[in-house]
Amino acid sequence: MSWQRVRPALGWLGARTWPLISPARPIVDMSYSHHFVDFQGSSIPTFMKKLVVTQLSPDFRKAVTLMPKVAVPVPGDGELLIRNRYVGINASDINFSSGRYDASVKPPFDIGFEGIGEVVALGLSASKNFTVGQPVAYVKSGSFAEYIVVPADIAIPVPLVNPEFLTLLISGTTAYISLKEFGYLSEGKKVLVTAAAGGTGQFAVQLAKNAKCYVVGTCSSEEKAGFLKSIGCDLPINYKSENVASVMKKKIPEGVDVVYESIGGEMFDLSVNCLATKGHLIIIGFISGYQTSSGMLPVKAGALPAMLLRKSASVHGFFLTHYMSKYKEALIALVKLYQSGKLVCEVDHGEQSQEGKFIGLESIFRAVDYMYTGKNIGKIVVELPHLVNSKL
Ligand code: NAP
Ligand code: X1H
Repeated sequence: MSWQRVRPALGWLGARTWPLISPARPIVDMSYSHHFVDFQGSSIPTFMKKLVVTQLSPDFRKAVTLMPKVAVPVPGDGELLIRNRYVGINASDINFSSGRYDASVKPPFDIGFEGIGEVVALGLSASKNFTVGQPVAYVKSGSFAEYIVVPADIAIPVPLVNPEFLTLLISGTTAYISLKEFGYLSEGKKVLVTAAAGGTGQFAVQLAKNAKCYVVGTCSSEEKAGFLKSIGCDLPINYKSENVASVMKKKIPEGVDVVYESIGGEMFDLSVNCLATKGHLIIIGFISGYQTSSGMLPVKAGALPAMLLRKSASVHGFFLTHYMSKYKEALIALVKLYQSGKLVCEVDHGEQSQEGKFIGLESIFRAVDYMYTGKNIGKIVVELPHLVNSKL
């Protein structure tokens, strides 16, 4: 069969490449049949594997079960069936599995916040903007599955199935929007980023550097400190080998203007302590508590009013889903920075983990452990390989 270059829908991220799709394979209307052949000539199976929360617990292994045989979902009108090629791991996967996100939801329910892959089938009206074979990314719960149905109006056309784009969907936009809304960044400001070498921390560091700030970043190893240096962090602090409070007091006695805080507990207390007059602390998360039954760890909250008042400082919570009106602009700006070589999107595929690269849904359990033992550098991404079964 001959292959033809067809023009993909020009999504809002633009398109740099022309994917090959089979001209003989128009839109697949999955409601008539449940046996298809996709754009690469391999069959879309009737069944697939997916992860399901079967019991509420912040212990991911206890909460989540790999279902070996569930029906591949069928896209309705205005929907896309996407074959996931990479899915992102988020610290909050265990908040989701513990039911903290929505107390009214009872197991079983799907899990995983984001993915990138290609469209393999689509409902009729989705064909206005999408085509079979097109690379797309999305943020939607249920991504820890081989296939997922996503409404076309939330799917993000991407130039190619590149895991680096995945790092921007949640981790990048969280840093971009929170710092833009509450960081008040400008040249010479001093910024402290905790979990700086992680999925979202890496973007906070680079965006603050882009704004010509002086950036301090905390992390747990020398290798991470080296990575932080490589992305422009002025002062990486390995909290396992250095006393963060002493280093901060010595190097920045006047305090920092902004803290991008993800750890909680003692690190939150320390961050409040090192705020400058009129400083802003943005609460991005509190990962050190997520594995506990309440999801929290104690902080010195009793002293907080006095500490903030004394410094005219502020503490601001930030949750990405409350800022969807800013999302599109943020993602476009991040992709532009990435494509112009001004933003590193570090992906951790788990090569350094005990059992090697995170490949297949089974490896998501290992990937979550890897994050919670503080091993990752950059965003943890799990690859879901697709063995092309071409009959052509
Ligand atoms: P990540 O930073 O890629 O990984 C988590 C990092 O946290 C680890 O690499 C480790 O780095 C540190 N860590 C892990 N377990 C820890 C523990 N028990 N105690 C102390 N530190 C621990 O993860 P992420 O998905 O990007 O999330 C980072 C933070 O951002 C989380 O708090 C998450 O909830 C938050 N977040 C918030 C939003 C939002 O909308 N507010 C969106 C996305 C993410 P070290 O080397 O520093 O120890
Ligand atoms: C509707 O608003 C929310 C906000 C946060 C619903 C749920 C949460 C939640 O579960 C989270 C969360 C979400 C994202 C993220 O990156 C970090 C966190 S921390 C957290 C939470 C942890 C423990 C609790 O007891 C309550 C919330």
